[in-house]
Amino acid sequence: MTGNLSVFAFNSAIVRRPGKSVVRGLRADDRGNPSYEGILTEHDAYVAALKDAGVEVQILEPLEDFPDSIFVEDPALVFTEGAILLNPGVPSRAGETAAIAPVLRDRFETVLPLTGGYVDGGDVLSTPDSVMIGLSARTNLEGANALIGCLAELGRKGLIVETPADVLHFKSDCSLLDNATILTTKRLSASGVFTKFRQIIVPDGEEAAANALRVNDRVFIGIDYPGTIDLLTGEGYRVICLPISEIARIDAGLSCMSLRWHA
Ligand code: CIR
Repeated sequence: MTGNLSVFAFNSAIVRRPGKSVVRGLRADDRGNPSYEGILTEHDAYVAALKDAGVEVQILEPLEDFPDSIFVEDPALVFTEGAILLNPGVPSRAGETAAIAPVLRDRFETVLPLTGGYVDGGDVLSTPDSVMIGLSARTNLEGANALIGCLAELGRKGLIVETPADVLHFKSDCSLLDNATILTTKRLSASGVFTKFRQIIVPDGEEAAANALRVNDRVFIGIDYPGTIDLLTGEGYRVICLPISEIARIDAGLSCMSLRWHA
């Protein structure tokens, strides 16, 4: 039963230091390359925030051949019970799974491979009752069904949902704030996937703020989203503001730069 397992109490994380190639990371709309120094600064702040929250962080070496490989959330899923190796849904990222596999075999007794289809970890949201899998341009039905099989082996229930059109990942538009509350966008909320939760909707124009990250007693939010910061502070959350303007140029937010679990 997933219900008894915490989905935001973390004491362990894996991140990967950005390589210089990160400036060529994938993006849907080109607003100019991010700066390498800027991404390093944002990554350093993110790692410091994880450590400050009580998380032990393993930092992997850069992978220059894979510009998007700092987004370690996409090629794998991790839980207390074990890890799952995914198949990223875009060819330029396919090799990231093989690169992270030995690290996960070293850290987890159970490491399951996805046996078919495509899934990006950015499409997977762990909630207390189920692991939600958003179909998207990066996650197909075959992959989602294969993932449900892997999750079952780990004692978790998978639930297939839809990601709104033109949204990169399911979690681009949502994050878990606590066991009963989701931060999300108007467009994802309108699809009805979160009716069982209390929902907090990010203000118009701050859609990217929905990719926040709950870690232990705090919530990481991009510093560029003052409306969301005010909203969550007003709701009593302990908000940690982090710089994200450079990673945002390559369509990333705060969940994607780590794999997190309770060991
Ligand atoms: C990509 O398009 O794959 C990267 N530029 C961004 C990945 C962000 N990952 C995530 O939100 N889980």
